Amino acid sequence: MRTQVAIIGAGPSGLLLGALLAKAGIANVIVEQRSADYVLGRIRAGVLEQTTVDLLDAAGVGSRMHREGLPHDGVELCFGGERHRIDLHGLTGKRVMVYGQTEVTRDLMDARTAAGLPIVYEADDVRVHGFDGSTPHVTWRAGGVEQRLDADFIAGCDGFHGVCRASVPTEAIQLHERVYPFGWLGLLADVPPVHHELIYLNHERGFALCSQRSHTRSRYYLQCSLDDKVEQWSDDAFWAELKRRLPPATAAELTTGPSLEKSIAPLRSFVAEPMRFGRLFLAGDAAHIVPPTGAKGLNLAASDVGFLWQALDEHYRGSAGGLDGYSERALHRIWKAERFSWWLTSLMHRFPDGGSFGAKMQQAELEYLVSSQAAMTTLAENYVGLPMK
Ligand code: FAS
Ligand code: PHB
Repeated sequence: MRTQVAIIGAGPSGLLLGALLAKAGIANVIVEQRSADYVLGRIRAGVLEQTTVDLLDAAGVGSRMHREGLPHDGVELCFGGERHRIDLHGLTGKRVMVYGQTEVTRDLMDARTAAGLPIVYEADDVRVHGFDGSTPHVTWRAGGVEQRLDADFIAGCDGFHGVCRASVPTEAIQLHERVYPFGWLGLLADVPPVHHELIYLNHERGFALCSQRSHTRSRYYLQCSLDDKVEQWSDDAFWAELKRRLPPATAAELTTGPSLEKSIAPLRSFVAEPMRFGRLFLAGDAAHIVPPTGAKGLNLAASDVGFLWQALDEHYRGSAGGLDGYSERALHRIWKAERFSWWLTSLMHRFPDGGSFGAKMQQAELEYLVSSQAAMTTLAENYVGLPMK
């Protein structure tokens, strides 16, 4: 088999890149190690920046998102038992779209199937070869039979644990990482959200987040210890702990119910530089990870893909500049989102070694933040997403 761009991974990065390249008439094949159902079963992000909404529209998959997604004009910060609204739209003129990553992935998968575009699921032992030369190709096994796909370029959209970044010689790549001393315990339930906008909470027992997927489906998170196991957390224990961290009046309005999904995610900040190695390009979680506090993971994946789509389109139209500038252009936006995600995580979570001084610094910064138009504007313009330039 041969194509123009071989895409490794059918998460949001790989599927969105495949859709945009197809729109530009650039042939591509996606190779995914898991089944479609497995990919759809991962419950992850929930908040889309306008830049992500625009890219999904450009890919021709935005109609259900506009029908079922929830535009949000603000978010709340809660500390000291008090809730404070940050008027995202009033401060920036922009809003965010609440629409789950699962639905984004489903829309992209359905569009790819409807267009009859090639995608390989359940590919075993996927490997990438020859990307430092002129013969990049991908091999894998399907049903025990070795397969080979030759391409002009390989897009590594295979996430943090993928094969593409791992295939780059260690001397050619620089890694930057910070691992946080806590995780997020997430719960999804078919209950109405406690509030129509998201609430981020800084509490002495730990961070909590009240999010949602629709008017009838809610997503909640609790900061938990890295030693916690999801089996230790019954639904009742989760709801009881969430109520302890909510202000009493808000806790009284909380609707609880059986979990549809419960999982613990570790938190880290991570960036691999550069993002191009000859004819291999990394995009999304394959190149970077952010703590989900700033709702940037999925949105950074989308902006990487937007830059890579433009670069490949320029290349096939006869201009090499785009490919040469991809890594620097993407990293410029990535580092700003890494900073915001690290800052909001540091502000809203309880650190085991933070002590009373650390708690006082958080309290002082939060009190300043909600009292200053300038400070709220800074938070708002980062939360709605910085321009793609
Ligand atoms: P993904 O990891 O989504 O997709 C990579 C794909 O590549 C997967 O389907 C994988 O099976 C496949 N793959 C891996 N190795 C392969 C190989 N060798 N061969 C072929 N295929 C291979 N972001 C937020 O904004 N908010 C959140 O609340 C949030 N919560 C998260 C919770 C968890 C547990 C995780 C892990 C991430 C979370 N994120 C969140 C970030 C998440 O949304 C990512 O940013 C997003 O999934 C990135 O998409 P991809 O880059 O496509 O990577
Ligand atoms: C989610 O709904 O999953 C979500 C929302 C906002 C975040 C993180 C996760 O910052």
